[in-house]
Amino acid sequence: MTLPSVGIIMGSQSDWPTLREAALVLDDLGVAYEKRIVSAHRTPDRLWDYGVNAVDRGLQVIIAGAGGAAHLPGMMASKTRVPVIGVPVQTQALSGVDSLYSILQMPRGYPVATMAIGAAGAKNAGLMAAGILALHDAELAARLDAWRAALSASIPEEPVDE
Ligand code: RP5
Repeated sequence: MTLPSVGIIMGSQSDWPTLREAALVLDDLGVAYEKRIVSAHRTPDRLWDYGVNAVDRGLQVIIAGAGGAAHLPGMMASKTRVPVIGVPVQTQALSGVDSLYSILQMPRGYPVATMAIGAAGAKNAGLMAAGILALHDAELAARLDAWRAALSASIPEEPVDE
C-alpha cells in the first residue's frame, strides 16, 4: 500500500463536502492521501497526536479545513513543521469570512498557507499540495503540467449565450 504523502484533515464531518474537492483533484493527479476528522475544540488530543506524529508518519503536506472559529490549521502548524495549507470553510452565519480570518492571521513564526473560502480554496489546496510534492517527483510534475494544460485548453475563446 502506498503511504499517504498528504493528510487532509477537517474539523467536522460537515466540512467534508468542501474538503472532498481537494481529495478529488489529488485522485486525478494520482497523489496518495488520507482523510481524518480532527477538531481543534472537540478532539484536541487527536489534533496533538496527529501533529506530533506527522513527520514520522511520512506526511509531506497537510491540508486542514475548518469553519467558524477555525483554529485547526493554525494549531496544526504549531505542532508540526510539515507545511499546512488552510482551507476556510464557508459558514452560514458569516459566509466564511470568520473562517478566513481565523486561519489567515497567524502570528509570525507559524505559517499557514491560506486558500480562498470554500470549494475553490479546497481544490486549490489539492493543487498546491501536488505542486509541492512535484518539486521532487518528475512523474507527478508531468501529470500536473498536463492537468494545467487541459484546464487551459478547456477555456473557450468567446463567451456564448446561455
Ligand atoms: C468547526 O465547526 C468545523 O470545522 C465546522 O466547520 C464547524 C461546524 O461543525 P459542525 O457543528 O457542523 O460539526 O469546528
